[in-house]
Amino acid sequence: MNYSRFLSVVSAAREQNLLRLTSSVAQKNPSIIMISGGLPSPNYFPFKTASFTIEDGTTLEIGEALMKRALQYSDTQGIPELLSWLKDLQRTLHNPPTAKYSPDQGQMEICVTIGSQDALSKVFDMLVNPGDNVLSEDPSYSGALSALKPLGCNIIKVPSDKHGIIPKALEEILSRWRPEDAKKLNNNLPKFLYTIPNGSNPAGTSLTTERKEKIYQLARCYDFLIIEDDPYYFLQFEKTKAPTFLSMDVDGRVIRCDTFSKIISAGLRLGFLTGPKPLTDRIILHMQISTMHPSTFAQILVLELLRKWGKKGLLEHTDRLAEFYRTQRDAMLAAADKWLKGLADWYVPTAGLFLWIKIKGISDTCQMIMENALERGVSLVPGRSFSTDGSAPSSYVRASYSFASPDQMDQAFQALAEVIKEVV
Ligand code: 09M
Repeated sequence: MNYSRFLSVVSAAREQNLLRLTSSVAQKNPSIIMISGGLPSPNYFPFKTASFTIEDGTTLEIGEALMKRALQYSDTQGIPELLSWLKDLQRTLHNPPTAKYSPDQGQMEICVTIGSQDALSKVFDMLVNPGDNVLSEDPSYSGALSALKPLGCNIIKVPSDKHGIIPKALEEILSRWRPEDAKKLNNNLPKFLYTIPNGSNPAGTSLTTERKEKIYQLARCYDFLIIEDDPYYFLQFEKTKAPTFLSMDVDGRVIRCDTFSKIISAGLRLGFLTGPKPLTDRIILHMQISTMHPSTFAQILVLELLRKWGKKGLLEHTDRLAEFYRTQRDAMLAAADKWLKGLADWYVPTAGLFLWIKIKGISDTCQMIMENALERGVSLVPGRSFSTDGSAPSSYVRASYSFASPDQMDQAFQALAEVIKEVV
């Protein structure tokens, strides 16, 4: 693949930061006398040791030496042990064809990110020039759209239904261009497709394997990248997980964003990006001069937990979580059936945390949600937040079953039903 054609002017201009490079080389080799890096002396960091109790009652101990490391600057890409753990995990879960490629061919590479939000904003910065065409499923995650919009690109909405993006609709959109133009420079073909393949935020839908395969074929034909934002991968309610775009990626055109937010901790702010090395390297250059690296402390803590669990323990944990959220989903569906029947429509979410509700007889839910529902003590998100055009009216609202108890869901939908009846 010709990766340079995808880079934004800003990303193409990024250079290696020598300061970070020299410190990183010296930190890895204790026999080197390091007078290069402005590393603070860890002997004077006030935290000395820590002990963390985990859910099974056992503890994770961080002794003095590890604590010194946890509180120090570290490699931009992520601490090496966590990186190799995550590479192994990705190989096991997705078996990406790119794992065996040479670096230039688009070899699978990983970097640790400050959650997926950080990854997405850096990916967009790497790819988007003002005026570029990009594709996004519609509706889509407002955090991604808010990162994209100010970059001045033309976001082309790809319609979706209860199984996510409709490949036929995508094909129809792409027919504006000619596949043979993909080889030309400055061809103005869409650079990428942004998608949330499992438990989409906000629609709760998941792409079928067949649809993913069709979409990947279209990506090959029109030469666009696929940004697979998959925070709800582990929260699929079916026992067998659907194959990912990464697992199909024979060309090295998939950038996959994973996050620990929904499975270990949102506040530690850790995620990881998997993509072809030539592109991952550009993200790392950006990190060198923005965040420098994700918190070393957070990485050490998660690494210690992952080592204790092993892959098997991680998957047992995420299976328990998926089971919990499935029960929560069922509780919300029961409340919706009880109070919203006749007033609204919804699909049954197959993964993730969200129920996407279409209110009947209302062209825009914004005022109803921001005023009437809040006055009754219920907070939901108006549908227009998830549109590429934030001012476009939407008859949808997003409800999350992640946090509330079944009783609270019941009360919330009772109140919502009253509000709808008042407004319609
Ligand atoms: N609501 C998310 N989604 C959200 C949300 C959130 C505070 C986050 C998709 O934690 P990260 O950075 O790994 O997650 C970012 C992210 C990326 N992609 C599809 C997501 O759903 C997180 C945080 C308050 C409200 C929030 O509502 O949907």
